[in-house]
Amino acid sequence: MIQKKILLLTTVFCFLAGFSQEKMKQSINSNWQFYKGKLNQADLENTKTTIWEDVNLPHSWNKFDVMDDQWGYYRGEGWYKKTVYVNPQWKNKSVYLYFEGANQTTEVFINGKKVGSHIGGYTAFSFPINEFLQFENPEKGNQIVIKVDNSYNDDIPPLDADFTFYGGIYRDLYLIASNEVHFDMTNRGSDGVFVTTPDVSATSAKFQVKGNIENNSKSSKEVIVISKLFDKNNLEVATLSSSLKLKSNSKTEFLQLSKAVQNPKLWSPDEPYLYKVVTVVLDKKTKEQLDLFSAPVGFRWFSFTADKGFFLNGKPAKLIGANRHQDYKDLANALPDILAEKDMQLIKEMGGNFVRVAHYPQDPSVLEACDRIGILAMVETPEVNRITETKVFEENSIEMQREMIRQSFNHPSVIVWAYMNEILLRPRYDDKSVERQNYYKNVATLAQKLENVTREEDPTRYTMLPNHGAFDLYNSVGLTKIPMIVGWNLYHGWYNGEFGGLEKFLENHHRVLPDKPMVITEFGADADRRMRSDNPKKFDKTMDYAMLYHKHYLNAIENLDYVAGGTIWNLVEFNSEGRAESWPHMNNKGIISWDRIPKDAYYFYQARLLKKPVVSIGSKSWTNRSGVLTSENESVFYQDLEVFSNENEITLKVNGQNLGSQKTKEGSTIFNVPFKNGNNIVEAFSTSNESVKDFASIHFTLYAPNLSSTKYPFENIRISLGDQRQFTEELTQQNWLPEQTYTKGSWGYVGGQAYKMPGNPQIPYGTNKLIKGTENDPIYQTQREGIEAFNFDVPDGKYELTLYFAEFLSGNTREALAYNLAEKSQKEEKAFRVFDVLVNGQLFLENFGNNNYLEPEKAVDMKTTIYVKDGKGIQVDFKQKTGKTILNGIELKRIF
Ligand code: GCB
Ligand code: CA
Repeated sequence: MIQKKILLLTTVFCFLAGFSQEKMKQSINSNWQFYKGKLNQADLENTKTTIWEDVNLPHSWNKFDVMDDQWGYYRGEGWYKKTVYVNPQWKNKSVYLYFEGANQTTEVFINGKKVGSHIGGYTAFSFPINEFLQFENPEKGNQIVIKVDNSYNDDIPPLDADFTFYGGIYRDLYLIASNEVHFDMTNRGSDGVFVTTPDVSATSAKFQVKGNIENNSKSSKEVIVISKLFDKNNLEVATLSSSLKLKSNSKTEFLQLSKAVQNPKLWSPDEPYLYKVVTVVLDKKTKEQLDLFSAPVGFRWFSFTADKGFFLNGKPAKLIGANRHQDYKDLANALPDILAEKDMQLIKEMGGNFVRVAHYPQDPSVLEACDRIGILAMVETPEVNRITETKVFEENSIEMQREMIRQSFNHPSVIVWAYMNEILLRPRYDDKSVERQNYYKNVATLAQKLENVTREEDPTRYTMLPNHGAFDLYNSVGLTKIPMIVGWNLYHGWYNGEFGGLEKFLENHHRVLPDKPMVITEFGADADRRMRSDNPKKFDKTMDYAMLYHKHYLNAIENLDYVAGGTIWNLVEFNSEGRAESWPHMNNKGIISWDRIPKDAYYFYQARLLKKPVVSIGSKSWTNRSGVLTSENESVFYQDLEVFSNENEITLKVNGQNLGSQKTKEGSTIFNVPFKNGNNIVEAFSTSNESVKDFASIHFTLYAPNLSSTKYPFENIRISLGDQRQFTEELTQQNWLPEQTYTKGSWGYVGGQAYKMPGNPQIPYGTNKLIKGTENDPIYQTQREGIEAFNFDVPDGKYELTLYFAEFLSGNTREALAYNLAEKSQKEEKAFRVFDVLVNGQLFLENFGNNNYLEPEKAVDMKTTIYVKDGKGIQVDFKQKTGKTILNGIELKRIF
């Protein structure tokens, strides 16, 4: 036995040792020169007038303009240039320029000549470049100029979507030099070789290798193609060999099917066992190795059923995971590979087994990670919200579909190919018009074509079309019939209705389409990590409401057998430049922040999905809090604290004191915790296993209701008017308290009402408008209209008082936004208001209003100091002259 092993090892070694002549791949990411804007030939050559910036790839020119106070981001041309130096021996090779991705159209020039172009921002592509290179003068090099353009283009999906179409060469760029005989390098950016695993069972499995070999030489060639399968320990499991005759300047297909491999180790998320296939092309005469291809092989089989959900390797498996967008704070979409891999690791560590790579194919490192760590994947092309009814749009969509499938084909983690997303969300033409009806037909026709192409390209996987929650519409247009699986993006209890609408929707699908498997491809709620509420409300964007949402959805997905699975929208927060939000430009539905810090919901999923024991204190990243006592005689403030765990019982200690134990239910238990003024140490652990624990350090500022309290001497306070949520500033970590009415001895407003945004009743507090000049939008987005006074009954001393204002009414037309299903575009009134503000009877702001400092949608802060004497406290009076008085926030600080 031992001898046999050694023998096998030597074979492996010899086989690998021969690999010296395979293709050479060389990244050319460093030291490009970049110009943002339009250029012509003359500008390109004139180094004086064109100012080039030094950049490295991956690169995007939209790193920062997507977050500034202006709507819109640069969508246009960007130019890259660089001299590349090629080995003179490459003259006899086939040289390619290989892009992993550039958004969204790319044109390449070498030494002044046009090489080619590519359409679409999310797939790889390559160009043969031999004829453009010069090899005679190696030191001179070759100048590559690349024009990338991310302008709106009616012919290219996506036309419209809730994410940012960042421009640039945002993935790796390579030169590849191969022998003249090589695996097909011009097959839509793919490996040119495709591995499948037909007839897999627990006892046997086959593998098949199929592809084209290209002979770029002037003579015909005879070659041997050898494919070997190795197990995880690099022991050879099977060998296939075939001879081929290659004509000159042609491509020749080969196909190798193995005999049954006995007792294969199966691939699954729990045990992602990977074999590898290595295929070489040898010159028949010289035995010289001409090219090498390798790919991971996972033996697994799977099925989606309409009544019992998903099965992997014969066993039922609920698919739970998340969608992933590819951008990152301050990096746009230009991430180092390791950050993409880390996102997959985050899904794994959450206990997830599933990812929807949405809404477009992503960096190859994503699926590589899925294969390795065990995450099942669905991948899709970006036809989002609407189509263009033209031949070019159709061709581009089909081309992208083929590129996606071929490029990601050799990933055992992939089980579903999808296309389109919520394609009936923003249809063209008027409702009920003839054109609209035709448009629907055209969408269905395109869907059918994409479906056919997908099945033709890859009959081994499922197809899916994800829709928004308009069941009858999609069903009547035919989009639920075409794909093998229907995906539903469901937001009951968020954009529409209440939580319970979810189950009703799912039951309806099951009844009306009893044969159609389904996945909940999206579910999520905005969670602005700066906002909290004791009384969470739908659409308030607090962390607390999002928690309720996720709890409801996870239960439904787990409990309903016919739901194959669900993917959270979204693993990560992402930029959607046009979004008006509490955090403008951001979609905050991620359960991990844009800079990859987990939110409470992430810990909840861990507690529900992980098998290993976990305990996590929810809200532990909310480290600075405040509380208002009901009496100054109290020494602690009670606040609920949720602990997430899959352990049976949790014990909690606060500041060394044992608060007792509580049983968990559905992954959590809520303790009512007494917090003292200052720092609090919270420890939570599994009662039966104290080593499974978490701790948090939470600082509290307690306010006595009476500001003259000597036990809790007043230092400073911030109140957001028109708001019942708590807000913590990111930069300063200061808390803003909800508003309250004034009572004697305390603080609060007199008169007026909390602003409600007209036309969008589902926003519970204020407006969602972007307020310029601040990072703390929620303070300015909420307001008390018609306020008469604001009082603080503080003791005598010197104080600094700041009033915060923002005018909402601009007189502009507010457009209905892509993502906001409820909103219609509407013209709003233009404000005209003038009022005086007096502080303790003295005129502070005279005729304050829209004709001076109060400009629409801009933050205005007005600060003053005041000496309080004779126990009079502070009274801020608002005297209306024209229109209503307003106040958005107020802050008071004691100087001495
Ligand atoms: C959806 C879309 C997705 C959006 C999401 C949202 O249904 O498919 O692209 O980002 O809703 O958050 O509104
Ligand atoms: Ca406010």
